[in-house]
Amino acid sequence: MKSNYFNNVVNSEYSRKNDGHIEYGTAGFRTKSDILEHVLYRMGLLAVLRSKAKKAAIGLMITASHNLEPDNGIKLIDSAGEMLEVSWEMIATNLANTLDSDLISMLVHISTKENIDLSVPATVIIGRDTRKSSPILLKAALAGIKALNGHVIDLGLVTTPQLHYIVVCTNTDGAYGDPTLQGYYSKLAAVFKSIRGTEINNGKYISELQLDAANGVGAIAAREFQRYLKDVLDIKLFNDGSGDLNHMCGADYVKVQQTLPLNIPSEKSVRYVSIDGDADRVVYFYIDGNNKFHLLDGDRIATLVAAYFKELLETSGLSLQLGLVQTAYANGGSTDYISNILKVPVACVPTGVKHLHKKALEFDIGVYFEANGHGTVIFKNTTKEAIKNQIKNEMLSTTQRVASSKLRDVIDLINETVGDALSDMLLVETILHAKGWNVIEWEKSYNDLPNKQLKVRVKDRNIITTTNAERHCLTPVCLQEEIDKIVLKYSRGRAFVRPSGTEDIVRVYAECESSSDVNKLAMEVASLVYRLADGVGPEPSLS
Ligand code: 16G
Ligand code: MG
Repeated sequence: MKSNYFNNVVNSEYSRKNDGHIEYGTAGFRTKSDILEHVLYRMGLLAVLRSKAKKAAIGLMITASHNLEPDNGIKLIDSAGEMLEVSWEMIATNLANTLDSDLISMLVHISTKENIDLSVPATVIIGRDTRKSSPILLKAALAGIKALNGHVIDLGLVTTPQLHYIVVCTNTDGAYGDPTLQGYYSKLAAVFKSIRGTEINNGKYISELQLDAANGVGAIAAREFQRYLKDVLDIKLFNDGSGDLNHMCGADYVKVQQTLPLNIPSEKSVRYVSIDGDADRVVYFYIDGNNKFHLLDGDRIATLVAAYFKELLETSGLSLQLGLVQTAYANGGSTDYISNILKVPVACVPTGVKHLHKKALEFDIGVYFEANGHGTVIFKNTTKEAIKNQIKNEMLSTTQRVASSKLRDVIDLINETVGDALSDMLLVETILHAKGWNVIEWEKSYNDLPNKQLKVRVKDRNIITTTNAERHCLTPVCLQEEIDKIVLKYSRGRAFVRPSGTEDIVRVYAECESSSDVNKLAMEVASLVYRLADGVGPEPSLS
């Protein structure tokens, strides 16, 4: 009897203490930490079932990424290191919201419907960020896992991408790397050093950067990298955990506010890097001689990386298909540059890492980045084989061989499982070093179109539905038609609206050629949404 198996799961310490509905969204459950304990307990139970279903280890990460300290969250990491399969998001939502009295029957239902063999052993690998609420939530998740006799590997404080990495290493018997934190640091550091060679500076590139770690768990990882890379890269660390998490610092703050984070000394033309609270997003920025702030976001990183791979592929003589995946938030300037100058195929998908990752798998080498700085590069197994075979080819010229070997090495610098701020940073540093570029040279490749994002509060954000990778609105009727009319008035104008997956708001994005017009365009579209989609509270404003 399946229900006997679940006899131990009812635990009054973790009963459902509030009636609010909670949803497994784009990046798991995320909300105020004090209403999450029973959700963590239940996700501990679910992680055991998922592990049995996949007959492999599953990851469970406790974090609310770039949200402020009072929030927390949880996401499950699937056995191949990717985000939880979409069909299980609904299962997670149902389990989190079920009444305590229905908990056993819900678990029986899930295991029957998913045809889970309950005799299969389960392993759950757990990580958490530095939030004060994380240890209490960890205890709840552990209780859930233990109630179903799951085996736990508790990694303690880790970045989200480190957990993804260790899940893959565990499930591939070490083929992807040693499934430990030390294995992670030493793999990335070793290849970074070997590609860099003895010349740590090159041309305009100086091996020194200032890193804003958002006062999050990334600061711990950055300190480890400081140690591993001390002779080759000088990482000056700010917002190192001594201040408030994500408070006026970190990648999300810098990207949205387009300004310097707190506590960073303002020096001209220095390479600054910001990562977010769980270190899966990264952006670069600098201040010019006139004190103007310049942002080099996910689009810039994507184009830098795609151009680098294109060059290496051409030089190596390998015929592999390189592609780039973006979302509607990608600046039109970057998309034009990729399509018209780099001539690399570019695809656009809906917001959310799982959509980008899935599309990138279609290319031999798939580069994907959201403008907010989340992204990575993924390689098909056949690509890795082709590169290895190319190196063995005796007919190669020295230039071709060097480029092929570089391709092989650089793959090891990349965390293919998910966007990894620190691995991405080491990749950017490697490319800038190879090109002999400082940030100013990097920024010269193309011009961003001025852009603006606004939030609109409406009665029900789900009344807005979209298609064509969120670039067109289907409902409310007439909204798209009206947006089109507004956009037409602006040279190189583009705007779209979509309901947020993480906040109860509608997001408006606008870009056009003129920086003096872009606020006007964004405001016109935001006011339209407010009018046609039942806006509530104060009318949209630029602040
Ligand atoms: C989450 C997503 C991120 C997306 C953002 C959009 C993951 C791991 N993270 O943070 O990819 O850009 O949500 O938020 O999927 P929004 O729906 O509120 O605009
Ligand atoms: Mg994050």
